[in-house]
Amino acid sequence: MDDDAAAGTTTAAESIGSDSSDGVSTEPASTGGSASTSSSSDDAGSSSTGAAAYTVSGVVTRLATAPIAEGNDGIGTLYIGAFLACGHGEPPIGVFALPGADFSSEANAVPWSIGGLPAGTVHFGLFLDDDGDAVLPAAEPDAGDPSYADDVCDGVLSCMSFVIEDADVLDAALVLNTTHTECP
Ligand SMILES: [Ca+2]
Ligand SMILES: [Ca+2]
Repeated sequence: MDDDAAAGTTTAAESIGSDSSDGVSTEPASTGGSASTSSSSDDAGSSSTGAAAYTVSGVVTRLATAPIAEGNDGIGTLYIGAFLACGHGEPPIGVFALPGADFSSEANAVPWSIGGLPAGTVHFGLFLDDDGDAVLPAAEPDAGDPSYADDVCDGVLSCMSFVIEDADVLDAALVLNTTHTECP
């Protein structure tokens, strides 16, 4: 997320859309399925939270408030990042990336899952890279990408949060509620 934070506050070229509220850092090899492969790594960011043993899963839908941008089709790579604190510069403790995620219809519900999470409150940021130009490892939404955001131009990361209480969370519904525009 270091690169993510820099992209959100630095060059004018990158600030178009990328100073928006829900960038997601991912590992290049993370695609689809259960994102639990990193749980064995020694992550200082989660060392104080005890055993990371839980999975949060559910579906993602696109709301009418996040229309498909002109020239796009609502299909692209879905990026979800899990964070202990919601904010640019926070390292993700889990990631989910699903190429070919189909949000062309608001009726579509796309399953997602992130494993290896600690008990407590976990925050999730997400967006759909509809135009296919997000750059790993710090994928960022830009103009035309549906995302979860309070305000795509305020430079503040928006998250949906769930509390893990000694059990997996299996009904975690996430939404894409805003489509990014070019910020002034
Ligand atoms: Ca994009
Ligand atoms: Ca697309």
